[in-house]
Amino acid sequence: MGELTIWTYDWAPDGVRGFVRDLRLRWACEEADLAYAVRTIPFDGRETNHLARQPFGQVPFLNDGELELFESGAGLLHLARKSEKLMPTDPAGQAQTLQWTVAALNSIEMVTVPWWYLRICGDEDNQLTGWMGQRLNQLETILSQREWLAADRFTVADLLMADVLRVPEVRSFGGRPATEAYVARVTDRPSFRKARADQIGLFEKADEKRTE
Ligand SMILES: N[C@@H](CCC(=O)N[C@@H](CS)C(=O)NCC(=O)O)C(=O)O
Repeated sequence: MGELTIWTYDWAPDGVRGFVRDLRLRWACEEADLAYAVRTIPFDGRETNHLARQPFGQVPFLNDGELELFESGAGLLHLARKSEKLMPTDPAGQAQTLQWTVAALNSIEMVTVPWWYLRICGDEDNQLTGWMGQRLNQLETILSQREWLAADRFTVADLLMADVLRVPEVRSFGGRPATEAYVARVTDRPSFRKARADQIGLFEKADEKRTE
């Protein structure tokens, strides 16, 4: 495979800086010591300006040489196959990592994102609150029993789950001490801090151009 390129927007509003999902891919590359470049497509016109690369007009998407991928989860699993730091190579450890990566996307994020969206649209105590609370309570039980989701060690599944859970509205929703300790622990990793700082730096730099 060739050079890794992570694509994101050339600018994003203040409120989402540090949360745009290219951060997931940056973070994984940092964890795995994979060399990567970051390139941008215009935020303005995003609905249509890159549909050939991301059919929903979103970011991130990834190039690995000639290979093209969209969906942050697919990108993470692609990167995880390159480094044992992200996913163990033994069949059981690998299966657990895949399972919890999909759980982060399809059992947790599939309710946290719509809940968050209704909430920021003004529907504070929305109809998804009970469902999300139940999912987070179930996860709290798991996280009170172990430090990592899969294979007794940090994997890409923890990277993704922590990224899903660290959304401020979700994080501050209800006293779940094991979950809070988990999010704090995973996001205290130097690779996360670098990925976040780099993303925020890119968007801050773009402010200068937008006001010129
Ligand atoms: N399922 C997609 C979601 C991507 C996504 O929600 N991207 C956001 C940024 S974090 C975006 O591009 N939002 C702009 C838009 O939807 O117009 C993934 O995980 O890659």
